[in-house]
Amino acid sequence: MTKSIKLLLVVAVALIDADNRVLIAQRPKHKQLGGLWEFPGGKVDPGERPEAALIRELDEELGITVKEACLAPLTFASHAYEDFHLLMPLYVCRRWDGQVMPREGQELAWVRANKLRDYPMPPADIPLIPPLIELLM
Ligand code: 9L3
Ligand code: MG
Repeated sequence: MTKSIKLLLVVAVALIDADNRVLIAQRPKHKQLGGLWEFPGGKVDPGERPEAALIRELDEELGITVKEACLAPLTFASHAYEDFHLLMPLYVCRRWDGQVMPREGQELAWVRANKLRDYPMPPADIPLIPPLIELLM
């Protein structure tokens, strides 16, 4: 018998600036995985399309407006947590409207792909780094 698991769908993005740096955000200290750096994003709500969820999260967390056509799929993470399994598509985005602001008080950093490993990340995010390095080198 296969053990039944809870599948959690979370969408994330690598925002890339004109200088080819990638945005990462530090999770608030009080949250699960607090203090770790992650690619911005969040949970897909029931009945919500993944791209719509990401556009919503980018507005809520960073105050930017992103068009769906500016989201390109790059890779995905599949990671077993203790109590759920995380499936997390990573999109790449180079165009948005507005200025990136930490709307939830989070620290933000623009980082070269080959320096991402200097920032402690949740285990699910780490395998997303090599495809980004590949894309941006
Ligand atoms: N998560 C991991 N890496 C990411 C994101 C955006 C989210 N880049 C994980 C952390 C939580 C879960 O997904 O276990 C849901 O995220 P949140 O709603 O707590 O931000
Ligand atoms: Mg989030």
